[in-house]
Amino acid sequence: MKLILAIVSNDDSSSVSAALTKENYSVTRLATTGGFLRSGNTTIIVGTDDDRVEHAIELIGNESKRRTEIVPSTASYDIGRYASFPVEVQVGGATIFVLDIEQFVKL
Ligand code: 2BA
Repeated sequence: MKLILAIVSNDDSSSVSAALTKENYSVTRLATTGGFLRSGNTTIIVGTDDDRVEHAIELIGNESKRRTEIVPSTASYDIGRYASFPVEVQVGGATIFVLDIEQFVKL
């Protein structure tokens, strides 16, 4: 049995979790914070049989593809004067760890 830890953006966490649950994976979501950007992300925990790991990774990948989005941004040119312009940002993606489970107990 394996433990999958998947760190995804908060925006993708619901669809990743829904896709996994639909395929009968048990899922736990943790609210986590990235050490570099210090902003919130979500860590998804899945315990599953070895032969179902690749399918879980595929589902996570489908729902958290790295993509570019256009978001509004503002710049100040002078005291009290601001301009709004769109900027491209990279969102999504997943960082996935797969660990061996030594023991799995439900009481
Ligand atoms: P990613 O590499 O896609 O990582 C996204 C988030 O996944 C990270 O958030 C962190 O929470 C987790 N993560 C990634 N690799 C990990 C690992 N080896 N161990 C544990 N957790 C891991 P952040 O730390 O906020 O990083 C956000 C993004 O900033 C990263 O995206 C990467 O593109 C960049 N980054 C992270 N550390 C960096 C560094 N030391 N120098 C330059 N860029 C960095």
